Amino acid sequence: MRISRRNLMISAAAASAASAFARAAFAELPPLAKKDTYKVGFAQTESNNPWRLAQTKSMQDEAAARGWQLVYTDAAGSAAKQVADVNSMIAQGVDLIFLAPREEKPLIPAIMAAKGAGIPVILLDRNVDQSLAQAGVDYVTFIGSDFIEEGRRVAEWMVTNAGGKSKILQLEGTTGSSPANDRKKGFDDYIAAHPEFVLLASQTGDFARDKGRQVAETLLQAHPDADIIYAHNDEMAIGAISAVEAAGKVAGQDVMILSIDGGKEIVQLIIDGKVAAVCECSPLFGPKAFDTAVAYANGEEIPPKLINPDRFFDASNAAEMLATAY
Ligand code: GYE
Repeated sequence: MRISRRNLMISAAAASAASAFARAAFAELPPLAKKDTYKVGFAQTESNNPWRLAQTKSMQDEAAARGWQLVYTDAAGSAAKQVADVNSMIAQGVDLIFLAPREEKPLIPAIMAAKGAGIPVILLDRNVDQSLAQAGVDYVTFIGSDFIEEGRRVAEWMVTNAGGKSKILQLEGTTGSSPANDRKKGFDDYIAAHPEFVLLASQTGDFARDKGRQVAETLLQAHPDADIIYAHNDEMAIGAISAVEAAGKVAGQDVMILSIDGGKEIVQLIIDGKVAAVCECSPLFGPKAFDTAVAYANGEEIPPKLINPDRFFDASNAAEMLATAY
């Protein structure tokens, strides 16, 4: 097609309308004033595992390095408490809130309350239901991993390396949380195209070690022929190893263990031969979170998602990677 002057004018008008729309959506967000130092909130969801502790430390270290005041709360595994924590940060007049929303839906009122109070929110590590709140409109952005891709990568590794094993138990993360929903979707969608693999059962272990152990024990009793366990995080995978051993089986031989997170303990378990493969999900958010807040204050356009790159660990690289795992 020959590009006429008229066509050019139409496409220029469309582009400027689109960017005006983007600006209007963006303008709905509360601004962040440019200052030398800030008082920011970090609403953590729980502290019952090394991933959470590493994330909290990363945020605290970054606040200290920049001389920012950090108002830290721990919801202790309760979405209702996390909503109350955000409300208390609003009452304390923080400049911005970093929120790790425990579940996709219950934290929406907290995001809307912050927005209503003129306080921008940056979501860390878990996302919220996109039909109820949107990046660039209700909160600034989501910083975290691509959880669908994490689940897909574990499934892809398994399909290539299962060596005849095929009967899977899945330990899901916290019900209603974005990583649990998406790690299941990425994995399940991939194996749907590989009918030689059978998902015998899939149940939540709440991202917790002991719950993971209990659920794996029950599932192994109901499905003694299971030979693969895919856990949505390291904690449940480590719990599942205890369950496998309690059933008189050998993890890494009778049952292949797969996980997501990639902390030091699990990377060592790969070296020990008990765990087969792990997709990383880094908890070290501090530098990126604070940089994003500064970029926002400077008026830079922030993409709706800032995706962290994840490495992948198996027997081929675990020893070499151990020192750099969180
Ligand atoms: O995998 C898990 C943690 O939301 C990505 O939550 C995070 C997950 C992480 O408790 O270990």
